[in-house]
Amino acid sequence: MNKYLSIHPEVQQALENGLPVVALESTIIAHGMPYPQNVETAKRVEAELRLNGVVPATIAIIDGTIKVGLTEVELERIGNTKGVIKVSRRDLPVVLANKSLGATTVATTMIGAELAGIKVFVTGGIGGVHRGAQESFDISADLDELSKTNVAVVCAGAKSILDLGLTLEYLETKGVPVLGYQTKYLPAFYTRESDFLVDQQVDSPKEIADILKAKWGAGLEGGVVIANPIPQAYSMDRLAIESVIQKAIGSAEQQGIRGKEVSPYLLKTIKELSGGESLASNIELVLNNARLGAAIAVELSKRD
Ligand code: PSU
Ligand code: MN
Repeated sequence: MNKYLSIHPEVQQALENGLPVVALESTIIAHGMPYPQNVETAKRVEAELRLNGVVPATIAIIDGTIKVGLTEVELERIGNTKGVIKVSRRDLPVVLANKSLGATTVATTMIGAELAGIKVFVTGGIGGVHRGAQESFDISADLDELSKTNVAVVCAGAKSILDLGLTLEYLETKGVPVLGYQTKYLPAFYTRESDFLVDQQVDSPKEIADILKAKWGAGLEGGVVIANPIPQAYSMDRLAIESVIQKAIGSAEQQGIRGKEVSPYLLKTIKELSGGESLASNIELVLNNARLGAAIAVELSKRD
């Protein structure tokens, strides 16, 4: 038993009984949305998973352990405490040793999910290769995690704060399949499409489960990106969001924002510049991803 891992009894029991479980990240709660909408959304996403027959397991770093499955009190703590640390793979040992309160990124949520034995993880958007990475070397640790940790990540693609073309190139180099759910284009979070093609369009949870089984059954390590476009009714105008993103990137450069602060800064600035619309879209796309992730987890659970 890993003494740095702590699994909620309900999650533990579901895993022991082969019932479907889906992992959720906490950086989206602590750094991706304002309070109290962040905690409300986290609860709604968990409820959506339950409604679809799945036990939710939100992951965070609490009291020196990777907690898999949070209580309502813990969700509230993550969502409403100043200075919660954004924890990617690099930060994990320090935050565990110091027993600080930490929110997990896609990378560390994958780590926690794999340690617990959870195969499917639902989030909003993954990190990637930042625009200008040729100079800054700013490439999210999410991408390397996807190359080695055996968890499927359901997302709405990636925000075009990133260089989506370079992100796809990097994922190809690292051997990570990018599947488009009922689309041949990579979704760009707020919009259903970008200019880039995914590797493969998939049209049903069954088809996705077949691919996951094939990947892991063949002994290929690493994750799979399942990119699910935002529902049409909530998708945003492409030119409008692009102009907001350009402004946010300009402002980050002007302020000299670097390193792990870049993504949170851009997300916060985009929200400020685009008002409530982007937050509403963000919430709806995560709920939409929860429905797909649940269906994939249910499909996988039928097969073991
Ligand atoms: N992109 C979003 N929303 C988010 C994130 C990214 O649209 O909340 C968060 C995720 O937790 C992701 C992290 O794993 O930011 C990536 O940060 P970095 O680029 O520093 O690796
Ligand atoms: Mn970075």
